[in-house]
Parts: sequence; structure tokens; C-alpha cells
Amino acid sequence: MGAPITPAAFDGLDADAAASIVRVWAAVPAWVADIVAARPFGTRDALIVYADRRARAWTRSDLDAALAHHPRIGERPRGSGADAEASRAEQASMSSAATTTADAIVAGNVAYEARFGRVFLIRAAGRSPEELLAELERRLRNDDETEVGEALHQLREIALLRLQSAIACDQPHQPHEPHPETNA
Ligand code: 2AL
Repeated sequence: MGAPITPAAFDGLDADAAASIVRVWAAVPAWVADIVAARPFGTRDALIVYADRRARAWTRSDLDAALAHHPRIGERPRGSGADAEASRAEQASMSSAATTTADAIVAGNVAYEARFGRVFLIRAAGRSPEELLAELERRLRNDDETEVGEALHQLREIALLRLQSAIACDQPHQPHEPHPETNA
């Protein structure tokens, strides 16, 4: 993703430009439209709170829509778009995975797709290859409904982390220093 923009700049973008940023966080069309229309947020925190609350309403079909944009764990994201760039950064730990771990993840991905009919999704940022594998193996034992819930939770974590990379922190409040001469 490019350099973060300020909350004020995000609030001021035209709708198409704002939607093309939000879509990278999670390609769930109704959620993207909702966030774009709910501007201005004023602060980054207000945007985070709103995006998180609305993401909690995501359903199984939202998951399927968003998954089209997430490469498998261990698969090099193709292209130079902002979402491929974000995936590459999130999955950076996989570039130093031991061969046995990487092979086990490939096999686990195949088993997951056969079991649940969609790509295994996990917030990869901050997780080692061994942790990614352990989570894949654990979640393979979930029932369908539990697994949809876990995958949606991971989708939300990825979206909020991407939001936080894309939108700069608010300017810290500058305490008012009295003027040395006028004391005002
Ligand atoms: C990804 C991805 O590209 N970034 C991330 O955190 N997780 N993919 C995936 N299948 O879980």
C-alpha cells in the first residue's frame, strides 16, 4: 500500500476514490459502500470503530466475495495492485518457511478446500509459518458453522490492519502554549 493518508484527506475524497481504497481492506461491496457513504468520520478512531462494527455483520457470502482477492497462504500474490502488495507484506514470514512447513501448508490448503469449498483465510501478519500451519490444522477440525465464524473473524482482522496501514494517525493534540510576552 502507498503512504498513509490523513483521516481528513480520506473524508474529502470523491466516492470512487474512497471506494477504491476501502475495497483493498476487504472486497465486500455493501461494506465498502457503507463506509464511503458514512464519511466524514473526522478521526481515524471513529473510522476504525465504524468499520469494525459494520464488519461484524458480514455473512458467509461476504466471505466468499472477499476471498477472491486473497491468495492462498504460501502462494505468491500476483500483480502490483494494492491488495497484492498488502498480501505480500502480510505473508512476509512465509519467505523464510522451512520446506517441511511450507509443504505441510500446501497439503493443508488442499485438504481445507476439499473440506470447506473455499480458500483457507487467516490474518498472516505477526504469525510465523509454524503458527499458520498449526492454525490450519486446528481449523480443519472445525464444523462448518464454527469455521465460517473463524474465517469471518480473520477477514475482519485483516481489514482493520489494512485500514490502519492506509490511514495515518490523527495529529496529536497540540497543547496551547501561552505566548511568552502576551501570556495569551
Ligand atoms: C492472506 C493474505 O493474503 N494476507 C493475509 O493476512 N492472509 N491470505 C490467506 N489466504 O489467508
